Amino acid sequence: MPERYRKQLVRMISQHAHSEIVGMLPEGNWITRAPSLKRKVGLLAKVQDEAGHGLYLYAAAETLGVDRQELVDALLSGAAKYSSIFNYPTLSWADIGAIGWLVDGAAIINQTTLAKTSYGPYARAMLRICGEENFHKRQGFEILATLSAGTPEQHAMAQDAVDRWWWPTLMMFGPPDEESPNTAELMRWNVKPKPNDELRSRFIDLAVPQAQAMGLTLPDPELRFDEESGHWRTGGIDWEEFRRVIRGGGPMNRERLAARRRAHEEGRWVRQAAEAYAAKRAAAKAPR
Ligand code: BYC
Repeated sequence: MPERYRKQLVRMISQHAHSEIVGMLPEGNWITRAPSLKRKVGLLAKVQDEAGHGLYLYAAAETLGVDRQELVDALLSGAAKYSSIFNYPTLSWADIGAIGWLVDGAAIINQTTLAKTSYGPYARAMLRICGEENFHKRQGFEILATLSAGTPEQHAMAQDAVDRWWWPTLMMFGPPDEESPNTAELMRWNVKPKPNDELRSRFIDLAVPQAQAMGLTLPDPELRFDEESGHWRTGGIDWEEFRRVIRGGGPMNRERLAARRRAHEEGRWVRQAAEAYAAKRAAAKAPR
């Protein structure tokens, strides 16, 4: 395996794993305040799924000869990136709907193509993750559709969430192709089967009619259907905001890293106990 291929895969898979784990925080914030038992159960299951996705992805990265602790340290020190989207706050219950519909919806588009990536352990993790993400997207859509069809206050809450999450979701697909330093190399090796802009456009084409079906508008006065290409076209994306967020200057970057560092510290005794138990079992099995 060429060293550069390995390095690129470690970068991409580990950042993906970090995104899943940090991505538990914005939604986890609403578990205690879900509006009904049914919603609470659904949200708990979703957040738990994201932890599982992080686990499959760290395990896939480990097949490339890296140590998981090394990867976690890179996240906690701020050296490794995770998806920009998780640096925005969840201000109302409708945000849980918007995350499921938009953020998981965007992730599915990206991950369905990654299921055909040239590195088997990553591709196989994607297959399983995509199945679960489909459930996430549907529960988000259903939350938003219910709110949108509810009282005027509930409708306004759904619209406000979509207004805040739409543009950051479009940024999830990464910078425009001409400003994406990794795309050409990753596509040559079929690590990344499709470029950023093509996936972003595919997502927009799916999201626009879904927003219309829910009676919600997308916060873009320049959004229009281009008859010639057969695709929806948006107004300009604020790439300055994207760069600021991935440099650590988003509204929630500090809180997200602080929460992960705290969880890591508070979980130290669990890791130690698990290691002690594993060592004890191994010793008991060893031939005397
Ligand atoms: N945020 O050359 P480019 C989920 C960085 S979680 C932050 O285009 P590449 C969920 C990029 O890393 C699913 N950074 O990069 C979980 C690079 O910097 P470095 C998350 C970004 O790799 C919980 C630089 O910008 N999905 O679904 O060719 C709850 C230049 O970019 C971002 C994945 O992780 C960004 N948005 O393409 C709910 C998918 N975009 O590393 C839901 C896996 C770019 O050189 N990853 N950067 O310092 C990928 O598909 C690709 O890595 C990307 C970027 C499309 C994200």
